Amino acid sequence: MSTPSPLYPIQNESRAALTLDGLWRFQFDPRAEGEAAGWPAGLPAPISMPVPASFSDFFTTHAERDYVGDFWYETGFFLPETFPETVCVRFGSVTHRAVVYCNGVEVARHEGGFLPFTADVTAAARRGAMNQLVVKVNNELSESTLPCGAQKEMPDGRKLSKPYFDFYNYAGIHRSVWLVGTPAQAITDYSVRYELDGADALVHYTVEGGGDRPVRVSLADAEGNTVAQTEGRKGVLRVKDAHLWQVRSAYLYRIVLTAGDGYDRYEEKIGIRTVKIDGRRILINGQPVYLKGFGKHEDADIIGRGFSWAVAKRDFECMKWTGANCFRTSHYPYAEEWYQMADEEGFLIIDEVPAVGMMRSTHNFAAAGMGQYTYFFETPTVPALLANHKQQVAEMMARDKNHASVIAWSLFNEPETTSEYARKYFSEVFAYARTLDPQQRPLTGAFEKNSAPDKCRCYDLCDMICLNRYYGWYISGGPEIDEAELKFRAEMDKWAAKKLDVPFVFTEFGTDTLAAEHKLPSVMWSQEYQNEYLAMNFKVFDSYDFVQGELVWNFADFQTTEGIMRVNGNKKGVFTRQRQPKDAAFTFKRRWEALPEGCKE
Ligand code: GCB
Repeated sequence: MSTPSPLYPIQNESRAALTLDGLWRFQFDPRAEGEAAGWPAGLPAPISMPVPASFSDFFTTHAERDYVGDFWYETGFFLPETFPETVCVRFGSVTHRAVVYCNGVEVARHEGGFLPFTADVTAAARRGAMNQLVVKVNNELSESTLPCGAQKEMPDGRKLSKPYFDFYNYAGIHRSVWLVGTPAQAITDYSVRYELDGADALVHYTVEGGGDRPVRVSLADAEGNTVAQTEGRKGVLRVKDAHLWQVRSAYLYRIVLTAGDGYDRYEEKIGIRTVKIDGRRILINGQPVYLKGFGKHEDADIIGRGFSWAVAKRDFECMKWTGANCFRTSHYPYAEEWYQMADEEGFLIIDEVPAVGMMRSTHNFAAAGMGQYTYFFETPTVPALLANHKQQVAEMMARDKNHASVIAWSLFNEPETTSEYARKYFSEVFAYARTLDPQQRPLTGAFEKNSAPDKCRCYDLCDMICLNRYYGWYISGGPEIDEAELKFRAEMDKWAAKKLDVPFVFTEFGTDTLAAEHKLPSVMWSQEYQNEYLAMNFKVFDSYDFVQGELVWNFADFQTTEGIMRVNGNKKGVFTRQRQPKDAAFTFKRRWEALPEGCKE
């Protein structure tokens, strides 16, 4: 077995990568009988299913769309004789857990629906022949899964998803599947860390894998000229007059790693830049930056949470049009292709682990907003949850560490943080996370309303403090907006009085707004109210110099579980789910284009 590698698949003279995306076979397994009935060797009565995509929104019945339990995918692949020695199937993500079989033999298991994993099929697959690939998937939630949730059993025995979070529990093979061929002792990973030295940059690197073969590392500029090269698994490249990767003005070099003489080669684009928190400022290449942008979701009509280059392209175009420079991958790590595009476009990413729903309420987001209170971290499931949380932080950082766009790690969204149990839990998560990133990027997490300045036990674990606040929506909305402003300022004054000397970023604020709803004077849910709410929020943000960023909730309307709080989904989008602007999009464009790129002095 080869070491699992977090590297994105590429093809060249030593490596092969064939996509297995397309129309797979699919079958629900409501009685969880597939294993015993021999489904690992082939599905008895499959229907067709596109990959990558969520299965839900293709269906026309409730039972199928909202299905909870085991479900199976199957496809075939031809393995050429000439394929490199080690053969793996790499899944970008399977939500929420998977068991993979090749020709009836189990080759991998993975927990967690938002990070890649590989199945080594070198032994199980036959060369020069067709091979069968079967994946058993399960989408159930519990208090030790990430994200957290539960299911309810209906009178007819059917299970219904009860997420503790505010997005539809989409499931399926959500990202591309690749057949990857590498040499047996391939390069399995690398990492880079940057230091600026006058006009030069030092690229500190490490390379893993390659057996005992000599390793060479070189760096080419965007025109393909080699600008630095050296040898060894660990070392430094000096780049003369380095062209830095800047916010919304990206410049990418190409790092080329080779093992032996033509034995293996891996290459990838990297951006040279530094990230540092200095007092209340966020510095990129030593220059302050004010974060402007969005909390997003991977969510679109028909494909659900499946990755689509087309949706990603449109989203980046819309974000660029507003003058944004940043987004948070709320509430889980996104497909790798998002980060590749952000690297190219000079966008900053707060990369979030799927630790959401750590509060015991199916309406935690609303309950929290209204000041209701639940504990979470005193329960017997916590050791399993903690182990899972650490595992997913490790997998996220291993996958995303070399992206220039990633400037911070968010280790949670809106957990309970006011008890000693929470303190103990998150101290462990943060201590572990601090050992993982070669670039030592800032660690943070998004705090909800109960994580108030006088109650929160966890904010000091963070290098920058991210607040999700809904004054004027969940608190004192509509005609009470003046009171909302007073309450908002009262909280901000308490934070100010703490003199924490760290940056604060609003990672959520927003109002549900129906694209067709207009009213003068405004009412909640109208486009007019969304703008009034934003104007009040901007006034408050601009009154506190430690506020160093604003990421509105949400970029676009998105699907949620049904309920009285949601009109076929969450409508807090600045864009509709079809990615067309609401009035607020123009408001942001005006504000963000006028704001300096740097921090507000
Ligand atoms: C929050 C959650 C987010 C919800 C949002 C809302 O605080 O972090 O997942 O969608 O509020 O709209 O209520």
